[in-house]
Amino acid sequence: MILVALGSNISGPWGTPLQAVAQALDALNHNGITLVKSSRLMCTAPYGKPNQPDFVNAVAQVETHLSPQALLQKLHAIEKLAGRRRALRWGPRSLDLDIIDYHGLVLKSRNLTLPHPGLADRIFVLKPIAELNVPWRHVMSRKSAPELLRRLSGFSQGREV
Ligand code: A4P
Ligand code: MG
Repeated sequence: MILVALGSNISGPWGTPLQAVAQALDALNHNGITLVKSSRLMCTAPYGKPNQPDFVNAVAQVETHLSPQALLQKLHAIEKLAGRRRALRWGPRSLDLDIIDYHGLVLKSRNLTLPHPGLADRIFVLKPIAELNVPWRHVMSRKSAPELLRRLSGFSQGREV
């Protein structure tokens, strides 16, 4: 199963964060990628760097014949169209697309780590995965999204938008 996380917390050429995430979901159904299923869009408090606007987050299940590296390049191209400029780590962004899992592949290369290393600590990723209601498990811990969520405090963080 391939899962992609979407996030946005500033407006850009694709409009508000809500509009940018919605348009990004559409872009994930083109470019050699098929959108299988997506979670609802969720408004979440910023994680990592607090003094910035709230995020809109979602997770999509996609299918593709692209390799993980080729998929990452497509995601970067989509981020660029949505006005993404790489500046501050964890800072505000008009669109962030992360590969969360690529068929359970474990990989650490210069520009790609799989599964996404922050995955198990992020409610804004785990909650949408739980909502997808798919038979996904973290490849290393073998835990499901609801199991990983239970370890985190503030499980109820985030509201639908
Ligand atoms: N990279 C490595 N592995 C991956 C992967 N699995 N998927 C590399 C995507 N990219 C991957 O990412 C930096 C580099 O990571 C890329 O060039 C890619 O080659 P970036 O998107 O340029 O920088 P970043 O996003 O600022 O860094 P990072 O560490 O990826 O941050 P995160 O983890 O994306 O966190 N709070 C809420 N509520 N919601 C959010 O969506 N997002 C962040 C960013 C912080 N706080 C948030 C949210
Ligand atoms: Mg990123």
